[in-house]
Amino acid sequence: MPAAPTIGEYLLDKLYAAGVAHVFGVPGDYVLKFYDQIVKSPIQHVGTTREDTAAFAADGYARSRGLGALAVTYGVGALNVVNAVAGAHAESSPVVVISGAPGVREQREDPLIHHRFGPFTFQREIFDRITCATAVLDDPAIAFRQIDRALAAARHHRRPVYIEIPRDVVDAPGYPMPAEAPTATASDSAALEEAVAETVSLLERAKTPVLMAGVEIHRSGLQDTLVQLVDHLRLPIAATLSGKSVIGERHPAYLGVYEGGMGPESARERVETADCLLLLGVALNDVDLGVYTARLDPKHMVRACQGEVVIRHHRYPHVELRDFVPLLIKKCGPQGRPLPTGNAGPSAPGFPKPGEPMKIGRLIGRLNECLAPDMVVVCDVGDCLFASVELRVHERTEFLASAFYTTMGFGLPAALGAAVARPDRRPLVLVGDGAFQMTGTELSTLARIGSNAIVVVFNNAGYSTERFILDGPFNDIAPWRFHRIGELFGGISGYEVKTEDEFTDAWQKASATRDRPSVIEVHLAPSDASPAMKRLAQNLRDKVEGKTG
Ligand SMILES: Cc1ncc(C[n+]2csc(CCOP(=O)(O)OP(=O)(O)O)c2C)c(N)n1
Ligand SMILES: [Mg+2]
Repeated sequence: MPAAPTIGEYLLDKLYAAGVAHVFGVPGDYVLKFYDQIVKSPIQHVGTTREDTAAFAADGYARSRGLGALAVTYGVGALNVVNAVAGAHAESSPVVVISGAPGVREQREDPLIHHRFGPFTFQREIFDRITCATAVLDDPAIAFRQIDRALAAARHHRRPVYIEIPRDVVDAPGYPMPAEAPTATASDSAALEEAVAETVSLLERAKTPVLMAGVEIHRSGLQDTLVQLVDHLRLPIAATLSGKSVIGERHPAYLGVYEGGMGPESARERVETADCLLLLGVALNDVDLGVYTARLDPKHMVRACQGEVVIRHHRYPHVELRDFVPLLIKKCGPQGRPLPTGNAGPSAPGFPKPGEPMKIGRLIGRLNECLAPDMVVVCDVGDCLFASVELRVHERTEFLASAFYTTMGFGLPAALGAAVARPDRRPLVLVGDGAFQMTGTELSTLARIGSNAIVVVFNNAGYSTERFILDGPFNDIAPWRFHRIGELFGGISGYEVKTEDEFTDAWQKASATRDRPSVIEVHLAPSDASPAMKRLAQNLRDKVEGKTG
């Protein structure tokens, strides 16, 4: 009989079986033994410049491939990932956080050892709040079971989990246990039937029905089913910002992103005048509701999300989205409604106008025209995010952003995760000068792996989003020469762009460069802002000044 695997080997085997072929992170003495096991396993380690970027990368990987993982050292490493993991938690991205720890025997003596910041239980307690399951593998007798349960929880709840592995346990043999049946929450069949019947009758009577899809569709793996529903019922469909690219954005039924008063007017009109609005997997957060500029009338709404269906003012509990959508397709006869005429999104007519300074609206229009079908757009927080609401990516899940939690610094590291997860896709990273200064060092990791990413830096000389809410000297930042970053990092091409013709030239050269990342630094006037940002800033200004509740 082959010897039982060690606990470290078992964790790596299970991760690999779940589709995790890469683990991001920075080593440290409490996690070194585990790192040694990674090297001996089929899983590849991808070193990052910091731990929080490892977590953002694992998040980008999870969004592209279903599950991502990082491994860090105790205290200094693990505490560094808290913000990024909280973001993955808020946005339902299943990331496995593996932290090394002092050995079980070391901990018994209660020693004052480096990286310790309080009782040994503190770290787990912190992660308890931002993950859906935590496990400290301090007892080899149950470690395999703990690992199985943690990974099952990550997949089931689509949220991060935390696994702490004391360094003297990594090489300890574990004890195989019989597999547990997966815990699937089942729908209440009577509630499901009734909710579907009521929805069908509303849809059949409706004259201007519209579907709006949110991120839970992606996290529940229902994207194919969603397209079936759209094609079967010929329903025009909008997406929320946090659910952007849940459906390929060049589908003929696609209206664009709905975001209340912040989003494009055409989608807003169709959604807000719908006589039946079917919301699938939509969480009603403030960003998706355009910071409460949305005007959605509950009396026209059917909302299926988070295990329930709410129709107008009543509610069917225990109805899962994954049961609701297929039954809806089965019970609704095919409809012959005309679909909206396809909208290719923004454009930049007559681009390039020689000598014309770059402006954000024309930049986004041009990028939309330049988007290739193999590109995944990874967007940071700032005006690039507001402006890119109108971009139309070709395939589904080709737009990644921290659109609800809105943490700056997500873009470049998440692009690293996406590049490693799906090497067949080319990252187009949109990032502000401020956000670049937070995590731009991950560009050096993109260069190290030879990624062909194109990084467009929206350089508007500071924190423009904040400037539009309340300006002050705190929104100024040091002027970096972003296009020259390759001189320090190596292996990167850089272009400085002030005018439209310079952009055309830079884009052509960057697109033709396939063996290294390219940075296109676009200078924009600090006063230039996308229409969405102007609308958002007005709303936030009112809130800061206490004009609205
Ligand atoms: C980690 C983090 N810190 C602070 C903020 C608040 N914040 C939101 S946008 C922004 C400015 C972003 O600057 P930049 O990346 O240059 O984009 P711009 O707004 O100028 O387009 C700040 C500071 C945040 N969202 N995330
Ligand atoms: Mg800026």
